[in-house]
Amino acid sequence: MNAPAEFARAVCPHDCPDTCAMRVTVENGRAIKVSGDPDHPPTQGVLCTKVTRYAERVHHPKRLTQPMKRVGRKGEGRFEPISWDAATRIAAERLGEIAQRAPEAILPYSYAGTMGLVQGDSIAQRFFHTLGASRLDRTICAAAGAAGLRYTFGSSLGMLAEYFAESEVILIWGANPIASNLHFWTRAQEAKRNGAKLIAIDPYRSLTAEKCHQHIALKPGTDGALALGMMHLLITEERLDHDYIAAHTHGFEALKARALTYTPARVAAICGIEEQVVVDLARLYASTRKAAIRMNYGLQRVRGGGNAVRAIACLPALTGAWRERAGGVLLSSSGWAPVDANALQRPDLIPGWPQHQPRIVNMNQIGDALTHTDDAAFGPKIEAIVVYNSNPVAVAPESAKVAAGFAREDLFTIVLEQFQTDTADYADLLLPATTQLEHLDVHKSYGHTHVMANLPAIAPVGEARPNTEIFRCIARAMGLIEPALFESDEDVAAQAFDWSDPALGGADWAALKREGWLKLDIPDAPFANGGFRTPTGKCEFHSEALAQAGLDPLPDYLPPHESADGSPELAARYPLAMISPPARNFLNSTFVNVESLRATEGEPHVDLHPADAARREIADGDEVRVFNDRGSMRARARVTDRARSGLVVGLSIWWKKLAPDGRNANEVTSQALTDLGGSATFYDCLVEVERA
Ligand SMILES: Nc1nc2c(c(=O)[nH]1)N[C@H]1C(S)=C(S)[C@@H](COP(=O)(O)OP(=O)(O)OC[C@H]3O[C@@H](n4cnc5c(=O)[nH]c(N)nc54)[C@H](O)[C@@H]3O)O[C@H]1N2
Ligand SMILES: Nc1nc2c(c(=O)[nH]1)N[C@H]1C(S)=C(S)[C@@H](COP(=O)(O)OP(=O)(O)OC[C@H]3O[C@@H](n4cnc5c(=O)[nH]c(N)nc54)[C@H](O)[C@@H]3O)O[C@H]1N2
Ligand code: SF4
Ligand SMILES: [Mo]
Repeated sequence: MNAPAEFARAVCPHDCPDTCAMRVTVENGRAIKVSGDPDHPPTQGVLCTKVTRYAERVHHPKRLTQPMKRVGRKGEGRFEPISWDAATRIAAERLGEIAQRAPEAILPYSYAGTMGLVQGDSIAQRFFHTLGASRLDRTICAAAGAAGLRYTFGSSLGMLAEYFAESEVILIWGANPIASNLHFWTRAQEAKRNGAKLIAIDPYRSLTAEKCHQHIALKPGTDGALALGMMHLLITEERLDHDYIAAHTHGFEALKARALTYTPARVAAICGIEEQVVVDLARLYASTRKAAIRMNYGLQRVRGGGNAVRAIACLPALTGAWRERAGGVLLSSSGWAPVDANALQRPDLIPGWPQHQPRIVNMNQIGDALTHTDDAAFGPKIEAIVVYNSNPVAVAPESAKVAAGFAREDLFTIVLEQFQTDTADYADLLLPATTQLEHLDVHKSYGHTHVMANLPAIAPVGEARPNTEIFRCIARAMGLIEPALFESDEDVAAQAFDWSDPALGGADWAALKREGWLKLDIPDAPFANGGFRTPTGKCEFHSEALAQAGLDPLPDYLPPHESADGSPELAARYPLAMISPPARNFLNSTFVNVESLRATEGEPHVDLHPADAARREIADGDEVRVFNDRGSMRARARVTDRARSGLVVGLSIWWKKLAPDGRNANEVTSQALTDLGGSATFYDCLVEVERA
């Protein structure tokens, strides 16, 4: 299974469920080509279009190659080069001074620029923990779904991706795999060729939805109601697996009572679809046990996202689909990997831990957090922010507030980056980071069940350094002596997993490094005989843990924060629901600066339904302004019934400075949180559109 020696072996670092194995061709110290590893079963030799261009990104003329110090105004993006010594000295002095006085005034801000466990959050977290800095709740993407799964299955667990190829019915729910989960789409097409029926559940006719047999275009944020309506029919039409329910679930009678209130007529009204569609969907779903659901994160970026995931996650236990390896549900498989987060991140390094618990700042509310004035509830004002693996000025909601926060003259900002992003423009210190081809890492996946090793293929470009090395240098310059801060990347990688876990089959880091990847040992049909990781060991329809947290123990439908049901006054002023899911050629805001990929996306667009366009005298190709009380952005209108009526779709996430008006969709998105997990609500956003 090993790649021939002339290729260096790497792992795609991006925030994508597929976690591909890559082969890197190197000539004269330059990466000239990356390709998909044909030997790695999930990758099957294929990378997506974006990452096929990875070498172009690594050796891009605008790669940051030297540490820099701001010389212009914040946000202006004018810098001058300085030495690493000077840069680490400035960082150490400022952070050291604040840490002595008010450690919680320091905030790390990071997400998944790389999914690597080493360059993601290892030395970085240890460093901030040692200082006693504020902690960041990393909730911008998946926290609602993760909470929904945790309260239902006990962890982020699900069907094994390869067996979707054998499914007879596949619901592609809040997911657009052609853009964002390509290797799952390959399996779904295999199933389709074998006669499976594919149904997309998505308010938008995405690239994926148009290729399915059926597309159910419900209103955004109403998925919980649809799942409860399906349950209603499974119950009233006696399509249940009573043995499975009795043996492996908890709280059926309570769930039944709840589901019976969701009649098809009520659900149809909530979701904005025909009653017959609900009935047919439930019947089709129950027609085979090889019924598989590929949920994805698109459906949980709304107020009721956690509950919606929970409701959908209950379905396979009702019909007994879990008995088949080709049946069940997958949102995330990341819980299968025995990651040792405590060893990697060392929360025990926090001074006074566990009695003293530094405050937690939710990353979705970074706009509020940075613009807080003295406020007893919030605690010390944030005086320093250190950004790595993220581009908050482009990706965080309510961008005007985020930018205002980063523009504060009294905020000390360090940004570790590969490129001069929108966020980098606000840095006091801009530090060049290596890419995946230049550093070591170890990966799990949230879309398959392999763990993987990434070895450096080339030397760092210019003076770039791995995140880990940058934090080691700052720690040293601050005079910190905690040994865990100075462990090598190899040492850290070796601690990434609990190697005694049976899923790893006795392997260790040396073996993983040698082989490149390792398939976790998990039963083909993981819940055929129960084995959920909840307190009861069952699939928890009713969750005592939720009840104890003062929350609804049963899944329910919660109307979006911003909707005619949730906020009628707001809906009267801003009648259109806006969603801004990923564009196929970008990966969040990564790759927007790769010219060939940006050229394929063209310019910022918004899709709106012909009826909504006509009412506003907007023609296809018109320049329009999308706005609400939080802000506005401009885009080119595409008048199309891909968007259901009442919906506006702006594929994202553009770098603001590469958009004609210097703005993107996050001008209008809100900092409100989801029901469970404190996740972002990017797709819970009312707007109006007018001709510009
Ligand atoms: N090409 C590409 N791939 C990516 C990314 C990227 O930016 N570009 N991003 C990566 C990341 S970080 C993530 S989290 C994933 C995201 O990818 P997915 O998990 O697939 O989620 P989204 O793309 O946000 O949304 C998927 C679909 O859900 C639909 N949707 C929106 N609101 C609702 C709703 O309320 N209900 C339902 N049923 N559907 C809804 C959207 O129209 C969209 O077509 O993809 C990863 N892969
Ligand atoms: N409107 C709207 N907003 C959204 C979303 C949406 O669908 N709509 N999606 C949301 C979702 S799902 C997510 S996950 C977030 C994503 O938000 P982010 O995690 O911020 O993702 P990116 O925008 O890709 O930015 C990652 C940055 O990390 C840098 N990077 C990569 N590797 C390294 C490294 O090794 N070291 C350092 N120092 N830097 C590195 C890259 O150059 C890039 O600029 O955005 C969210 N924002
Ligand atoms: S972004 Fe996803 S599909 Fe593309 S190469 Fe990386 S892991 Fe594979
Ligand atoms: Mo994400």
